[in-house]
Amino acid sequence: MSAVEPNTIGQYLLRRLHEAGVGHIFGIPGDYVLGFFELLEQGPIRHVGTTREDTAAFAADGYARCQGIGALAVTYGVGALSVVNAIAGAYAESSPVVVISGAPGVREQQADPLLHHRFGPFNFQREIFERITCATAVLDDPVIAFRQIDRALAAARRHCKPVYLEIPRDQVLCRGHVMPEEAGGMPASDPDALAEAVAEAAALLMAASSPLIIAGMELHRRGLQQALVDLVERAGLPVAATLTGKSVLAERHPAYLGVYEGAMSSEDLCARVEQADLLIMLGAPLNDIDTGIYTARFDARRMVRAAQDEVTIHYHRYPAVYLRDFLAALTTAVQPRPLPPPPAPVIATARDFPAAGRPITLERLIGRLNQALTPDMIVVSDTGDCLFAALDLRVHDRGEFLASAFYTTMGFAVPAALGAQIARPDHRALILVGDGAFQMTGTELSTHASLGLAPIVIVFDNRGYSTERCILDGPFNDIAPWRYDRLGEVFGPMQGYRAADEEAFETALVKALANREQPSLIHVRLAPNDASSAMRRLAGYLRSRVKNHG
Ligand SMILES: Cc1ncc(C[n+]2csc(CCOP(=O)(O)OP(=O)(O)O)c2C)c(N)n1
Ligand SMILES: [Mg+2]
Repeated sequence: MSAVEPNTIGQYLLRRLHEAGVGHIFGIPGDYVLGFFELLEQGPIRHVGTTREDTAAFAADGYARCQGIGALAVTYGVGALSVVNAIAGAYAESSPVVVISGAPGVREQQADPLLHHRFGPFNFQREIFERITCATAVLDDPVIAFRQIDRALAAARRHCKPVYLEIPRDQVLCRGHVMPEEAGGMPASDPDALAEAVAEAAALLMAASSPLIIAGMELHRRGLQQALVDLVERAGLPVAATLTGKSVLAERHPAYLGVYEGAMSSEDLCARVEQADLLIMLGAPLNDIDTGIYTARFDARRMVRAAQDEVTIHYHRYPAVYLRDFLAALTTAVQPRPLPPPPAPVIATARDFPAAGRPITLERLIGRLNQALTPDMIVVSDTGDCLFAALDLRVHDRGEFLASAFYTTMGFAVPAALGAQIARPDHRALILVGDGAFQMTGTELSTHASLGLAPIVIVFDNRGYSTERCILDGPFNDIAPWRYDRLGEVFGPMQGYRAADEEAFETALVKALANREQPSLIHVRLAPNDASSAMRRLAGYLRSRVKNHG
């Protein structure tokens, strides 16, 4: 126990966050939260200022995905309400982010005055966050505040979801009361259900001739990546990942087949998954993105599905069987088998890159990036065709691909990469972002620059919202042209490059890879009708649906 115990509510919150693994808090001050910021400056947690509040939340989300928990601090109303989209995204994507919002003091609220930043009854803000977090608390009672903090942080860890803590400004320096610790921890599986589920799954595996694992996002969020490797290597099982689970297994592992996303995946992978006589789905929620808009063919009669807290085999369920317990017990129960040889070719490359005078296409650019990726790079993709194109990227290590792949909010990549790089200073971010998404949150590059970070940002300029154009074209999909390569003059120090053909891109990429002092931005000019192969497959599928049913 340290000599000085935290005795105020603000100190206790900061101490608990630090113990949970928070080394940085993102955010912007305001008068309702200034006292908390002052306290923050006095302790070991560093404050990282951002250009907007929503980018602070995206940064905290990126940080949480690398560090296990992230946090942001904002002021009441104007600050907190700006983070709603990003926090809803963290909820949908199972990322434990702690939102700390200042508020008018308890005594100030008593006469119900019309204070600035107020937009309704004082409790409305907490009620909004109630719907997009797994726990909320207003720390307005010193008797229970410490326990409220502990409960909220425990809930964030247990459910891998955001939580909301509101701290009225006159409570920051109030003495709190230490209460007995509550019994907590993770719930355990029902031992009989676990044993039966594992025995049944192991028997099915023994009998199967072409079994395959589909690995999903929950494995990453629950820290089960090594458990997956243990099962894969012992049972000799090939693995496809879902898009939201991309990089849950190192993508250069010999068992790795690629991202399966129904009709959006390559034909080879589709055939391999759809012909498997047993699919073991681990921590993979069946959302529309991961199923390629429900084009994935999953047949319950040849499936074992382990979700976070239950296992389903064929048409029957084993409730209260937790993913981590099932994985560990199945690994012990299966017969060891060698891995089948990996199919070839597994990694998309761009032959003869750069070809003289050849305009850049997304597909060849991804092939080139596969050659350029190194084990110390984290790829962070925004929403847009670059996300679909990134299906074919193969990152080296697990957890090195981050995206808002299910919630699919634009504006995620530049700020989330800020959080990821701060959480993992030994890594460098490669940011893939469309021109539309960059125009939303690209200002956060100035924070990268001022902190001396050196991400490589590739802005895909197709003059607008190409993903939407593929669905329905119109002038509403056009955006203003920007000279992205010149932003260093405003956001700098930062190097900017412009590339419309492969040779110019190659020159820019080589320089960017060598520049480890500051951000490098490569403004890639694509033909407006350029599309990734996944997007073309999806567009083809949508067209055929329109034709058959329209
Ligand atoms: C915050 C937000 N607003 C709107 C959308 C709808 N949307 C999805 S993709 C897209 C276009 C993205 O444009 P850009 O970043 O330029 O990428 P591109 O589609 O051109 O590859 C839009 C508007 C969204 N996903 N998120
Ligand atoms: Mg675009």
